[in-house]
Amino acid sequence: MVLDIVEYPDKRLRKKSQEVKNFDLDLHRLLDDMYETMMQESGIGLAAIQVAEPIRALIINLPDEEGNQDRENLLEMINPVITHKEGEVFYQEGCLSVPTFYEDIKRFEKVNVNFQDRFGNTKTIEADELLAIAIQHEMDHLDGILFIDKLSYARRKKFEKEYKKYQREKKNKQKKSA
Ligand code: QAP
Ligand code: CO
Repeated sequence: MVLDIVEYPDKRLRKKSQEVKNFDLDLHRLLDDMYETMMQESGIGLAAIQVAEPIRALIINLPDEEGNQDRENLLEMINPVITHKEGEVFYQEGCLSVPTFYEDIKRFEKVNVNFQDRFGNTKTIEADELLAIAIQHEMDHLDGILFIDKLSYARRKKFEKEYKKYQREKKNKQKKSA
């Protein structure tokens, strides 16, 4: 089932997500619905809080070299913890909860992460390049942090202005279809 995505400035995005303790059918259903929702909206990463579930779960599905987004490459991370971080990189990030806005954000170049899979099995991953960036972006959501929080004052102003335009246009569209 495709779920609604919570969009900025909705306060729910600021909630700290809680540890997952039950690796049950409800969790599996949520992860499956998150995947459907992410594909529908052409995303590469999604945290549970973005579909209004404040639990420490996220999914990432990066395109391969040919640009195909294969479900076999789907990464599901429950209760992730960064155990090592190094280097720095800039990447132009976007977010399904902040549609149409993209800006360069500084991240660690490499991260090691401990997490659990949907069955509660403990895993560890060494990530770099786009995967490292995606993990940091999605893990920020678990603590109520958005990529726009990392902008300088001037760029944040530019964002607020551009985003108002997006919100205005969205409202107009809704009026027309009503
Ligand atoms: C997070 O972002 C991310 O504005 C995932 O109109 C960001 O899937 C991971 C999207 C940067 C790695 C690097 C954004 C779709 C999707 C939009 C997304 C939009 C439609 C963003
Ligand atoms: Co996001």
